[in-house]
Amino acid sequence: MAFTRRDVLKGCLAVAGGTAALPLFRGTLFTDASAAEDEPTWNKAPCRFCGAGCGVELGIRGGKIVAVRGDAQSPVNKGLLCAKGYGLAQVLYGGDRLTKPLIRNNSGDLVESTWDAALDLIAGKWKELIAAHGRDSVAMFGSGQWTIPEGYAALKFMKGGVRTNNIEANARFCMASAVVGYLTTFGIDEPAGCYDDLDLTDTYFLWGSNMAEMHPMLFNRMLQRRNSDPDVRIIHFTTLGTMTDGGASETHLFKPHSDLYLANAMAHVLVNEGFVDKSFVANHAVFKRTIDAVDTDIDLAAYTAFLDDYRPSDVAPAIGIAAENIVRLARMFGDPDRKCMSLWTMGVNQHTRGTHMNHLIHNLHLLTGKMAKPGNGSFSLTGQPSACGTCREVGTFTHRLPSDRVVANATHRAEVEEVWGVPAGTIPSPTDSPLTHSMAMWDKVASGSIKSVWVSTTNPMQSVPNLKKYRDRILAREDSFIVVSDVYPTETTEIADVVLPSACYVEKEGLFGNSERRTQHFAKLVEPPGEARSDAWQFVQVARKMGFTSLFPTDWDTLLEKYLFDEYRKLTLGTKHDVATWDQLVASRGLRWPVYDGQETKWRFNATYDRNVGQAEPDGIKFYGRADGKAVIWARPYEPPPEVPDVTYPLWLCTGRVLEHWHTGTMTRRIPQLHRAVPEALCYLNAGDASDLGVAPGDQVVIESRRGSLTMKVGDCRFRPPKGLVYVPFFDENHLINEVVNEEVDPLSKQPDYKKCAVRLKKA
Ligand SMILES: Nc1nc2c(c(=O)[nH]1)N[C@H]1C(S)=C(S)[C@@H](COP(=O)(O)OP(=O)(O)OC[C@H]3O[C@@H](n4cnc5c(=O)[nH]c(N)nc54)[C@H](O)[C@@H]3O)O[C@H]1N2
Ligand SMILES: Nc1nc2c(c(=O)[nH]1)N[C@H]1C(S)=C(S)[C@@H](COP(=O)(O)OP(=O)(O)OC[C@H]3O[C@@H](n4cnc5c(=O)[nH]c(N)nc54)[C@H](O)[C@@H]3O)O[C@H]1N2
Ligand code: SF4
Ligand SMILES: [Mo]
Repeated sequence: MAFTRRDVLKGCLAVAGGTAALPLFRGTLFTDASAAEDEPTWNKAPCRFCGAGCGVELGIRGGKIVAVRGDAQSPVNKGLLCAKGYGLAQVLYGGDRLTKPLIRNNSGDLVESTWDAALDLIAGKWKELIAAHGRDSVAMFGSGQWTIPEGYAALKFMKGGVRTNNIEANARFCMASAVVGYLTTFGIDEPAGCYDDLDLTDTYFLWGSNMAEMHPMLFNRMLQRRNSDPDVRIIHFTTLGTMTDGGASETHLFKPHSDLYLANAMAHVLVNEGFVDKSFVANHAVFKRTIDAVDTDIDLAAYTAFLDDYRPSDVAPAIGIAAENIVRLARMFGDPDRKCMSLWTMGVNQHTRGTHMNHLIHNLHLLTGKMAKPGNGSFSLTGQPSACGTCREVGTFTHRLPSDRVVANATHRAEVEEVWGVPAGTIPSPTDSPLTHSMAMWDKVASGSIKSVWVSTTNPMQSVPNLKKYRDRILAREDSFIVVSDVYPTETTEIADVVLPSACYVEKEGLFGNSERRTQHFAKLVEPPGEARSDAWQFVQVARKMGFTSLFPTDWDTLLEKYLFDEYRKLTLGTKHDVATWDQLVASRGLRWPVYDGQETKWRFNATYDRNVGQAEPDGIKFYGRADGKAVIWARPYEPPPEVPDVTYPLWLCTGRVLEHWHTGTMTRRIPQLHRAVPEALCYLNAGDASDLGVAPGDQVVIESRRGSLTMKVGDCRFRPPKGLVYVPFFDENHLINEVVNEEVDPLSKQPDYKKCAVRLKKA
């Protein structure tokens, strides 16, 4: 195939010639070696940004990525990419990549060091701390952007070497409510269905999910389906106007936190108007309610009585959606001639009743039998590229072990110990080493009971809620020892004692697992800059230096990622989470687990597609994750949020993202095109509130909450909040909105609610 420079440029995000420096821009421009005419070598990889897990092809020439294009063979995105996907190459080429280990000296400066010195320092310090204060004085805080081998190495190092349960990941801030929702409803984590549902359903319910910006290629797939059939409906529930409105058939604004009323009101209609699939419910569901903190079985009659409090006409004012619309949409959901797919992300999960809200969505599908069938199902969208593959499946949380195993279960611990070849009793039970979820971990770091935390592939000093409270206390401690592995300087490297330069994305081999249970492999395609090394390598080196040599044999070193994955895979076999073999994944565009004989599973719990079901009368459905083979319909009441607007703080603050930026902006702010498009975070408010305050777009406002305040510019029409709500994205390190955000968590999932707190605004 003849390949011209024009083709390369066509495949890339247009590389601009102008290099006018922008005040906040911290990178260098990605340059296509434009004089060269020879064809780059194209290699497949999953995108390293969102949990959609699109396939990309990276064009390599002269040891550099010079072009990016969508992978036409990827079943996820079929050759298309969003703006972040096209920016993937530039992520690697910011001018200030970390290339050498850094150690903070006595005058407080980070100075260049060697790997030996940095790794010896960490291993020595951890041994010292463990000897003096016990093994729970050290901790690891990781990421849904870790590859599967990285997460597995970290888990094995911490639980099998250090023997502490102090390992958590940023996915706690992201997916925890969805996980607890799936586990308590179906007994096994992750969605029953897959992205094929996006092509097969005719009714989409979006429960506060800004898919147009956050999962653009899945949104695109949904729009293609809508455009192919005039009967398809996209029902978009949201607390503010976003780009997603543009693709929706109907957008309905609801009041923050009132989704609990909305879903129960829809269930009220389904139950009282005869939309319940009686045979499905009788065969496949049980009803439960938590009474006086005890989970109790109830029946349909008791559930119906529970729903009496959610008559649409009664709760409509609290929701802000007219009762007739709630009834109409519930009837649409119940219509036996319609297929329904629910989609949700952080609006539902970052919620002090996030687990309950997950239950309420599953309920609608279970009541109507629209579950685990092509085009029908409740589908939680994952945020990060491997929140599923690494955090959820490998289990990089304080309470977990691979494949839905938990440290509280002695059999589970023994199974993992056997594969790890460590003595019985190595992995600590919760009595041996207490469970410490992410916010509790940061509190322990701040109070000094955890003396050292190793932060990898996450930037908590920008992303944790009520940030100032944690950062100031950590900085005030003389005795804390913070290790940070990153690819760029960040807000978190600012507080680090040791900074380790990491290989980024395809500078190392790895695997990610996306939202639809698809495990995807990528090869190492380019060398990391300077002395940067992979995160898995870093964990292995420190583990060995601490004496845990048997965990990571030296003959693994040539193919470290493969050995780690192969061992992890053993722990998935026979658990109904069985992942594909390394070779199958290298050869394919990913496979959806459970995988048997190279065959993936599209719809779990459904005998036509899932061999774990076996014989299931009468309709081939079996929710085998639970011992009784049934899923749970949970009666979950409305309960108020912890902080609501009042006289002093009269506005809701909602925080989130914008299309152009990834989380804390460390990568996308080094992609020139994206940085230029959105160079700073703005405060979006309703025109009515703006005129009450006497401010216009471009003016400065002060945002204050009970926790902190900051000054920022008023935005334009990009987000359109209703009166009484302001929206601020969190990507901008110069405007740390998390100093304002509340840290209250869902008691079941321990996930914080970043979506709502009370603030006041004044003109600056
Ligand atoms: N461009 C881009 N894409 C990304 C990311 C990124 O940083 N940038 N990050 C990825 C990650 S890790 C994540 S987690 C996802 C996040 O994806 P989303 O959750 O879609 O995005 P956010 O901006 O966090 O949240 C905004 C949404 O919260 C909803 N919301 C606010 N309050 C409530 C409420 O009380 N109830 C309900 N039900 N909804 C409410 C709003 O309606 C709005 O749709 O995006 C992923 N994709
Ligand atoms: N206000 C507010 N705050 C939020 C949220 C919100 O909606 N509102 N959402 C929460 C959610 S859902 C999430 S997922 C979190 C995300 O929050 P974080 O995880 O803190 O944000 P990221 O910017 O993704 O951080 C990833 C870091 O890893 C670095 N990195 C990239 N590749 C590599 C690598 O290969 N190795 C290493 N060692 N480092 C690498 C990047 O430079 C970056 O600093 O934020 C949470 N915080
Ligand atoms: S939709 Fe997500 S996975 Fe796909 S290209 Fe965009 S950021 Fe990457
Ligand atoms: Mo997330």
